[in-house]
Amino acid sequence: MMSTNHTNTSNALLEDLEFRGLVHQTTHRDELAAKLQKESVTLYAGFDPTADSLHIGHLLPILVLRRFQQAGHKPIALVGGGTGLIGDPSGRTTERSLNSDETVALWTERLKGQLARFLDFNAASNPANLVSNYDWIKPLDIISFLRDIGKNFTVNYMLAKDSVDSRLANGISFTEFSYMILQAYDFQQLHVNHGCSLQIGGSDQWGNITAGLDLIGKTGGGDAFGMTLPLVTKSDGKKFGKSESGAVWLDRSKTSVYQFYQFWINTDDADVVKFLKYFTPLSKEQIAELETEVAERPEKRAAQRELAREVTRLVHGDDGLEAAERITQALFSGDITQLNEAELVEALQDMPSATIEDAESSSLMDLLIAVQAAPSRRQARTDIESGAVLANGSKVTDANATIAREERLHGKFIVLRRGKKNYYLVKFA
Ligand code: 383
Repeated sequence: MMSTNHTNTSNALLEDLEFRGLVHQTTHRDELAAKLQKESVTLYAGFDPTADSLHIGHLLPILVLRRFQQAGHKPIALVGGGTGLIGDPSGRTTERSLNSDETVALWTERLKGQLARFLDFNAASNPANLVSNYDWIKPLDIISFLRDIGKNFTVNYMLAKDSVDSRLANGISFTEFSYMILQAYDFQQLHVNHGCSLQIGGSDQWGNITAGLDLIGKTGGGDAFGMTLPLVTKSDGKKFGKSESGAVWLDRSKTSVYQFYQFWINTDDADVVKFLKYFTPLSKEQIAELETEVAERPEKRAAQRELAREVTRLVHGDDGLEAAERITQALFSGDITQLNEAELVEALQDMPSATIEDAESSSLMDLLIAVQAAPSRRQARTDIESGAVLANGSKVTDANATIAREERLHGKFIVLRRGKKNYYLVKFA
């Protein structure tokens, strides 16, 4: 079934994906290339609502759907409103805990809203589509499920899948064991009802995707293909997609645009070219130029800046990118007074903070102690007198200084900085 990397049949999109290293496995590569060359293909990728937001681990398949649409094909983003109630065992070593119907329904809507931003629903000839498999899985009754769908799968076949085999030693519930049948049914339903003939997903999805192809074959469907994308790895061996504060979410209220931008800025030189290929729309030539920059002038971090700009723009739009750059600039220079209230809150989202009693004025030393910027009053005094402390963007060297209510930023905050980059936020009760 699998064939990889013969490049006899040409198709510009597939070749671009291959150049970018985005193709891990495909079924019938050359036939797929021929089909993509000849017609507008309907394809899909699925996302289960296992949290209230997508994260950057989901970004690759989203952007590949987008690349297919830009090349004239029709993408369907599927949210697993049904499968999210069951739990995919793929790539996991332990059983998932079930979430309530209400939670999964809420998260399904959140994910739909996020996915919609990446696709074009008004394209004249190839508009995108957004669906939830709750619509066809919920109405299934147990007898039809077992007779009409289940009969196409042997338990032997299911046990041989990685997602199940790897769990046999420690046990897997019948619930998660059944998951692949539901994902297979999705593909078959989209094939019949939407003419969908390609499913893409991460490499962890290969077993579920091929289960769908087998079901389509057994139920008399036409041509259908599967393609997986690589697992994103980092040269330092650490897991991609985690920052010190945890997952990097696409929801701006969970990961600020500033944190999002900084995540990409912090990419290692050894990974940045790979990530430019994966995550940005930049051309082969533009990427080659940046590759030269990394080799010749690594300290400039031009490639990291382009990566951060492009991905932040894709996920948060021009406004989000502008805010991220303004915050970066303000925290770097120390002049945080130029930020509006929302930007200030985002800039300091991850910095230490303290909420103190409202008063006509507050002593700078007390504030430094309150936010734990200094371990003692003595140290606080030394820090101030040596010129290491900024209050609301201005240096203060008088250890007896106070900050009046009128001086608070946006009427409510005092921002302290100690040294070059330690920021603290004071709020008032
Ligand atoms: C559900 C129903 C379908 C087709 C797919 C699904 C979801 C799938 C799954 N995917 C992961 C998820 O939802 O669990 N069973 O978190 C991730 N994906 C994508 C990609 C990835 C996969 O959403 O590799 C990373 O993001 O495939 O882990 O009919």
